[in-house]
Amino acid sequence: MSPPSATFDLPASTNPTNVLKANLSVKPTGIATSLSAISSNWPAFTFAPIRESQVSRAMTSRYFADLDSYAESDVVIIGAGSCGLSAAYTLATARPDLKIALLEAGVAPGGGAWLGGQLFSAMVMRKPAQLFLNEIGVAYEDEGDFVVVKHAALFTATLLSKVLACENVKLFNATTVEDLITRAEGEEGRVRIAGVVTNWTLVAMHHGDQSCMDPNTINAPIVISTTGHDGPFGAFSVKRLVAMQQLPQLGGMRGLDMGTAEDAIVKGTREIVPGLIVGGMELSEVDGANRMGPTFGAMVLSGVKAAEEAVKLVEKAERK
Ligand code: 48N
Repeated sequence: MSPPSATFDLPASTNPTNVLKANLSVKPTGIATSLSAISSNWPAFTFAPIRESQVSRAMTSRYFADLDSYAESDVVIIGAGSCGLSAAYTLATARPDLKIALLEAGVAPGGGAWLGGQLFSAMVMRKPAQLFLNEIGVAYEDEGDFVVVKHAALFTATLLSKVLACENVKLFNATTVEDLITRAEGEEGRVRIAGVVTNWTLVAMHHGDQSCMDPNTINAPIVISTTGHDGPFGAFSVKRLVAMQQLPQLGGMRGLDMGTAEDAIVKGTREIVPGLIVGGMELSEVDGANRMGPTFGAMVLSGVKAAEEAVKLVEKAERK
């Protein structure tokens, strides 16, 4: 019989096999050391032993260490869609010394980039955005002025894997930014953005039907907001800036015009208020830019530009 769980205290560093042998008289069998050894003898197959508390401690010790570490970040990126992920990749590789927290409300990062238009699979990017695809190693078909990635998920999964492989990026998904940290700066009533206010997304969705569930915070001198164009979560930071009277009003995304929208979004990616850079389709809600529909080159290059704008702000602070 296993020991009473209330008293069983498996020290984190204890070798589970020894403890299990000593306390639970499990006879560990050979653990395969190659896939061929597994497939050649399925009847003998077994996993290495584990206790549930080890899984719990493996997850919670790491998550809370990350929360502690990233409570002070160099840059926060809000939104892990195609723009936010491109910004995270570009920034993390340009400045591996920076601590970057990537906040994503959804359980699944990627935003609107898992499919092309109208749930079709292929993703179109106009040149020169294929240069970014070359950088991250995504194959495409060259159609002259544009390229086609056979499935949008190939782009998004590849980019996401590159971002997650960056040692200086921590993705907090299923986590919503529900406010901005501000500091008074400049003329009366003006602010600098100094971080983000966060909550579990499922909590943020239920503030209306539960008693007050206060948030958490991440301090950061630079925030890049790429929360997409309007929608239930869309244009979060821009809407907040209007509510805080830092912007006169929402610019309102205009109708679809591929020829103008993509250049406008890339060229317009910039610091909107001190400490806050806006990129991707969220920017259309600032400037009233047209939408481009199912072409994604502007998203990746806006992310590249947002990252470069952030590096400029970091270098400016380093010179002080
Ligand atoms: O994909 P999106 O929505 O946004 P972008 O700007 O990265 O890419 C936009 C692109 O997909 C298009 O809309 C295409 C080009 N179509 C254009 C057109 O004309 O229709 O990603 C935003 C991400 C999402 O994953 C959201 O879940 C997340 O941001 N998000 C948030 N995460 C945390 N906290 C929040 N408050 C928040 N709000 C949104």
